Amino acid sequence: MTREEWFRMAAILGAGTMLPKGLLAEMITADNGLKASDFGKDFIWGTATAAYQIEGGWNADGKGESIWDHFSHRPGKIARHETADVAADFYHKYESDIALMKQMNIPAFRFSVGWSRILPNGIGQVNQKGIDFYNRVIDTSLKNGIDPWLTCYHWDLPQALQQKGGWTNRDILGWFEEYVALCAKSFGDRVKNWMVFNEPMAFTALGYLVGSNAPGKFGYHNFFAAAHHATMCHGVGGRTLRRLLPAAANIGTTFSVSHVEAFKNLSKNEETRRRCDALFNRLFIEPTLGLGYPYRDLPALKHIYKFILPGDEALMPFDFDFIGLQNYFRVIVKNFPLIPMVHAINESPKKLGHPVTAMGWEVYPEGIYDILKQFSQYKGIKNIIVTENGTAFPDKVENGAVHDPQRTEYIQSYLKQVLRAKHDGINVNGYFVWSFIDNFEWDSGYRPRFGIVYNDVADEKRIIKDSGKWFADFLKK
Ligand code: GCO
Repeated sequence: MTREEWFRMAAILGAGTMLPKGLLAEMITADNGLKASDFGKDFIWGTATAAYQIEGGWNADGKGESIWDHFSHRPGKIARHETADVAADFYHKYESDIALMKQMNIPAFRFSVGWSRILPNGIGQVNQKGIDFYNRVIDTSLKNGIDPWLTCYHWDLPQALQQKGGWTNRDILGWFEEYVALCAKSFGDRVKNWMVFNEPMAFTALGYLVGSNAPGKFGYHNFFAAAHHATMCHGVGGRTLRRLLPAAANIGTTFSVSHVEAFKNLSKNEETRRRCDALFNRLFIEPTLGLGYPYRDLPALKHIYKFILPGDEALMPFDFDFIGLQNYFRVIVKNFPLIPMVHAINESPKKLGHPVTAMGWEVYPEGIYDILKQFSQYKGIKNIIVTENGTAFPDKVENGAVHDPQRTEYIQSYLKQVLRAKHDGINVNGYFVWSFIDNFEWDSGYRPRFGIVYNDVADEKRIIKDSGKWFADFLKK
């Protein structure tokens, strides 16, 4: 076993070995042969965040209520009744946080705009103090030599619009156009890299099908209405940005994606695999590529017909400059007729004896290669950026440091698979770690820590974790 292999094994077993975590962490951050320069000089490196998860200032300076403010204030919706009223207080700490990104050699910063911070009621009256905040974030990033990557919508719809039906109301096409146009006009002179959505599958399914996320709606009607209107807003958002931004703007959108495998590759699970792949990976990308909805492999899509108006098919496609893929784990499915729509259940990675993270998600680095390869087969995709990848493990502060060898090992192992994909000719040209800082993990609250920078909401003090130190060093090589 080579020295490096031994380190790897020791890191994965980290918790179980006799080695003090500090020494173990040191070993992991030792040179593992991976360098940023291996990916080419034009490869984009960054860290990703989202407005609701890091900002706080939930009602500061004229900001309107979002569906997540409303949802998290309802009893029983969020673990330990936590809210993101303060979160990581990025609203007040943006300057020192961006200075920390510079100290960590981070070249790009992905953040999202809180729709209700700049349009408190979703449409109409603009909140100039909200616009001013994002201008400060953008200007501070540029001053520190950091490229701002702006996500227009990362799930925090204004509550005022939800009261009119939110994503189930087709009027959202006009509301979204007004919002995206305001973003383009306000920030387009300095922000070159844009994303229309963060993970339409997540916010429509979790928010309108199962109800575990804001606004807590459920059922086929709500989901398919929201899904179709989100698909239409891919086109609306893309065209609005293209119309209002300088020609050099880089316009994309992002999707949550996971390699889907049939349990034991049994033929009886193959149809289930196709249905799950259609729902989790194809439902939103294919209409934007002009391929329409994947009806053949997901018969439940017949419920979406009633929301499609004449002419919609021609308005769904948009020629994005890049597609952001956000991958964390593999999905292994087996046929289970009682589950609606997909007739499938996930095979638990823990039950299979596979390593898992604090979220119970499987650590399976090959999965990011597999999903990159799958998406590389869409001829309409011009460029792929991994706009999110990262992991949550329980972190603790020991003598002012956070030794998190498992997170470093996770990032290194996934990066190796991204590099493998690149070497195989797959057009992947960027990677953003989720996340810059520990933040509010939606209905799970603050316990899952995804940051490469530690934050304790009690004192809002930042500590660069060992994984953040490794990443900073990696980016210099
Ligand atoms: C998502 C979101 C992030 C999450 C991250 C970890 O993909 O769900 O973009 O907001 O916090 O992915 O779950």
